[in-house]
Amino acid sequence: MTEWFEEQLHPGLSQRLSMDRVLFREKTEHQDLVIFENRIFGRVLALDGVVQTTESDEFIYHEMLSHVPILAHGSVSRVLIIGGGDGGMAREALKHPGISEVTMVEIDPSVVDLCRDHLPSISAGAFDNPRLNLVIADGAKFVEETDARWDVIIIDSTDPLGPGEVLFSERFYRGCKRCLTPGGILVTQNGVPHVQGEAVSNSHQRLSPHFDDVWFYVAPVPTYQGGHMAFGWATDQAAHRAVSMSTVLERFRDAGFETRYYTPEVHVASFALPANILKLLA
Ligand code: AG3
Repeated sequence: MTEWFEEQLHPGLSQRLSMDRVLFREKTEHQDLVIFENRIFGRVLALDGVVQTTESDEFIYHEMLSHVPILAHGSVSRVLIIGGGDGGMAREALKHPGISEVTMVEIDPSVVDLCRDHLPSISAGAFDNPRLNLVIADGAKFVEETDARWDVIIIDSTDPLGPGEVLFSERFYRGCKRCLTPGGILVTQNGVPHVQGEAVSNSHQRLSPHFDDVWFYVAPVPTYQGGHMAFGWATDQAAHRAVSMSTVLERFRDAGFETRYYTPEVHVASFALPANILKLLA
């Protein structure tokens, strides 16, 4: 009999994926982790009952949270990732030849180890890249204590419940601001607005005291059920969001790699918010 993984992230709504093969299941020190294979999405990582990444659609999320801020900024040499234990975000950031160092701060070492073993296609060698600096630590504490600074900070977190909640707090955003170089950009995983609108409203409210330009951009990620996913955008340099298509195109060509979802056109278009999401920013 088929065993089903059932996600109940949103009250009144569930999503089921068949576990065609379970590769690993464990309660780590921090969370409940399962890696299984599904015939549509390939290998799937779920934490505390919520799908985090799948082999078939991870590229949309990872490309949009990395290449949009990096190419909008235009001269990024250092990137900080908070979370991201599966290694997909580091993999994408490391594709930029101009980036000299990617620091990734993950709280749960088991996620890194297990994804390396059972989901190697996601990190695709990122953990062996000499430009990756992997730190096992609490990201919220890290941003308050480090003396280092980064041009782009990417929050690749779980949802705002349980261990991930602090990564949506005003205090955390203040910490991130402190770690950015002037004109640096902070981007965040900000949930699926149609079913978690409060994540967008809250982040907008909590980011605004600390940054001159706070906005969101969107992309649909099939296993993040409910429509567009929102990504938070915060910087003091408003021009980054208004960067022209031709500039993005030139920077993307210079970077010299291929993508599966990201294009300069999608980059520019992703900042156009539909009215129902705009309303959440009020
Ligand atoms: N972290 C984001 C998971 C969000 C899922 N939430 C949801 N469906 N609202 C992904 C980690 C991948 N590196």
